[in-house]
Amino acid sequence: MRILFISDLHLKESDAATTARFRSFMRESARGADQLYVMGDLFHAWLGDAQLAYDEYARSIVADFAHLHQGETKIFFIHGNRDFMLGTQFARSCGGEMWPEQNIIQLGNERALILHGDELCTDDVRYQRARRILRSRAFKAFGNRLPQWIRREIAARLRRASKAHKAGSAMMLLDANGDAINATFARHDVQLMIHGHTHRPTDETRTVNGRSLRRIVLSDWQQDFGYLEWIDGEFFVRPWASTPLSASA
Ligand SMILES: [Mn+2]
Repeated sequence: MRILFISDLHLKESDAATTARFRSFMRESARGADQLYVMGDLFHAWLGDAQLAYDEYARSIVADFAHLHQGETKIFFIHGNRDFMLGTQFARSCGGEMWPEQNIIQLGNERALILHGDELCTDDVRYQRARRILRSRAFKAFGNRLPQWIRREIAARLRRASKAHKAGSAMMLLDANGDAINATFARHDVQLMIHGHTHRPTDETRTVNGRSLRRIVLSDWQQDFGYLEWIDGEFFVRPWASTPLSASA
């Protein structure tokens, strides 16, 4: 059994290097995998599945997923904070499924919690407040009915605000909070957690009340790190097959 975990690709048409890295991952590395978990921020921005009608770039990404799915790989999507408007139409076009924010999966004889992970960054109070509004059902229903140009404008504003916010806040604020991590382990009663979002690839073990808890954090695709692969009980970080981004930039 071979299972792949990716997140934080932040795909956008203007980033040709990451797009090339994605295509070679899908066509080479991922071929023949049993399962692929796409754990948020696949796209740098997503304005709702209506985008599929006019965005040729988005459709080309969908085609890569659909091709992988035809090779019998099961594909599962979790929202990130940047593409929380991804919907079931997108997932279905890819031959995959849209999953909730936090999910328990079975890896061999171990239960693992998988999530994008932005909800763990509780020190970022401003972000958590915005998150509650943006990811509410009400906002999604409302957002999907707005004309395209307004949605585009909102997305651009959110990106500018997020950039300004990140530049202005201590990096510490943007990492996962230890108490939130421990509480999330406890709530799901698991000893293994995999998430992305922070762009700080990690494989750490913490001991809480005598239990050892393993947390694996996925890398974003703008670093030369790699993706996570699970084969029959063991994890591996695999380098991306394509030329390092620094070399192809
Ligand atoms: Mn994120």
